[in-house]
Amino acid sequence: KNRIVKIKAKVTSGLGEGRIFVSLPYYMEAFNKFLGFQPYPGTLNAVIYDRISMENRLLLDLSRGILIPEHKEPNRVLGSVKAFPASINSVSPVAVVIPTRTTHPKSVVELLSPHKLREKLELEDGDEIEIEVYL
Ligand code: FMN
Repeated sequence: KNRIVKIKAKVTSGLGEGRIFVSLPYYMEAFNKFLGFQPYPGTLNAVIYDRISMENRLLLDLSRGILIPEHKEPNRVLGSVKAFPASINSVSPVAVVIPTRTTHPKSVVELLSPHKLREKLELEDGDEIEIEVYL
């Protein structure tokens, strides 16, 4: 079944750490292979603030999604990442990424796209976005 789940959230600034991980050659190649696009080197973060969206976010934990496997390097492990194809305000391609190792609570959604979404959608912190996730 092709299910679409909608999540409303407000754009927020992260610490810029997502950018470092996304830029790593392992993840860059994996996103190309598993998502079919080369992401802009950074994540757009957004915070969920309503209950229905939070319930829909939790559905992602119960869904298979696209699993990007972990990668062992000599001195560290790059954690696995679950990803879902998505669109934001009808713009695609976009992916919701859920890193196994994250500092964010589940209310924070991390998004990847080949587009620099803040520019493409003219987004500022606090702006509301509607994410459609394809389960
Ligand atoms: N954090 C880790 O400690 N280990 C990881 O292996 C790891 N892999 C990540 C992979 C991706 C694709 C992304 C987006 C994040 C990853 N993180 C990992 C999570 C970051 O440490 C962090 O939780 C998050 O991206 C916070 O960045 P921000 O403040 O810029 O939003």
